[in-house]
Amino acid sequence: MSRRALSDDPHRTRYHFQPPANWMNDPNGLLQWRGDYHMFYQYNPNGAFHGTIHWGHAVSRDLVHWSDLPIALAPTPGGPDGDGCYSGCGVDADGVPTLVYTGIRPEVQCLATSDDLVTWKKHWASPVIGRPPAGLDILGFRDPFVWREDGRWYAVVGSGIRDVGGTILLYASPDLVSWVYLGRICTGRPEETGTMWECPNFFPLGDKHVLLISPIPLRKVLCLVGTYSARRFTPESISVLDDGGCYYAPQTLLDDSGRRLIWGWLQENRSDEAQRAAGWSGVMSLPAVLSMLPGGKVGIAPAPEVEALRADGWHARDLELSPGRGNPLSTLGGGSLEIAFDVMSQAAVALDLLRSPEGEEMTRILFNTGSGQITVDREHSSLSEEVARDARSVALDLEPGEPLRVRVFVDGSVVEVYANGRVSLTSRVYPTRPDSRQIALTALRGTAQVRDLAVWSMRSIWEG
Ligand code: DQQ
Repeated sequence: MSRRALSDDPHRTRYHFQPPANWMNDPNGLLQWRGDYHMFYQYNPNGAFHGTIHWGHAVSRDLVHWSDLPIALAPTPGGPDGDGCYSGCGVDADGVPTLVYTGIRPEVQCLATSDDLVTWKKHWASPVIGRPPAGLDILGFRDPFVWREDGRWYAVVGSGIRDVGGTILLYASPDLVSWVYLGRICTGRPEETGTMWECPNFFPLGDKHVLLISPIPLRKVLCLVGTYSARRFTPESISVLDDGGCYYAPQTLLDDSGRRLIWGWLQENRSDEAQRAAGWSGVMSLPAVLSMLPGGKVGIAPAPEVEALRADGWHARDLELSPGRGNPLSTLGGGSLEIAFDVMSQAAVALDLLRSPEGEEMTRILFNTGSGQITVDREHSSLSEEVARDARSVALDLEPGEPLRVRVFVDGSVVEVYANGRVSLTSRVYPTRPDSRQIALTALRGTAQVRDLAVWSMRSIWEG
């Protein structure tokens, strides 16, 4: 399918991955194979709504420019995935690219392999895990995440136990085909972490283990950091990963250079009708890198490869902003930008994006260097009635004297904010006016010392 058909839609993205049309949700099957990054994704070829779930597929040499490949997995009528190929992961099984995923109704775990990474064959033994563990009254059994350890395969499967809470089931296998259930590595309390945990990712990072879950009904991503020993994961801290209102069901990839990369599904924040009318739904976040910070918190920052997308740039080294004293960005604007700056002093600074000349529409990002609070204010982001306009915030504990180091990415209907290599906040906004393209940086309170202010227009990831 051509990407040209929807290219006039200003809410589509230029440098965030999305399929040519139709519905997309979770990233799946992330693999690096002979250098190339393969990304699969939950995809409905029949429209911009969740249903008839296939796996879409794309490949990238450099992590940022992508080429579409044919659909990798389609439901096999009468097969274990006849009602949908739900989420899962990709592994290198001794030289054989292999996808491990969930078939639905009932939920079972399936395998598919490939010789060329383009055409995928369902494994004759699927489902390889045909039922949940006996004796558990389970709410959901899906989204296998697989790794190899000491010559053995391990899988965690997302689940929940009725009246108990969300849980993670652990399995082991010598060959990805025959699996034994080893028990639950971690179980939460429903009032704290929901009733069912979707899309687990479980991996070592620094000297800790991290469990990422997407819990129902919370619809946000929780990041649990703790220790893993004797097949039990003991969380020591829990936080929300990207609370911008759209980030969900992320998947990670340990790439050849040893980085833990992550992509999240950026859900639409507008009505189902608006999505169907647009003919598409769902965007992938930028590729980001996770790190273990001192103190056992997980940090997130854009992958350095994203900088290759910067085109024309505008720079200012040192600026002092005070309330009512102009906008240094008044000659700039656009719908595909990166904006970066450091704020040195205690102040409240506003970055307005996608702003119409009289301000009828604008998305305001507030940076409070005193409290470390960053807020995306969407109240005036759109004149449409069909979109979310709640404010989304994240707080950053700044060390004394530490500047707030900000990178903001605007791309059609996506606004992604990163700060200090520690936090991200991604939101969806839908300006309606063609002239909602201005940007402004102003001080609301205090005098702000702004350093290394830069604005780049960003190249398309489909040109390369
Ligand atoms: N999406 C998939 C499921 C997963 C959910 C279905 C999370 O496998 O649990 O499209 O968005």
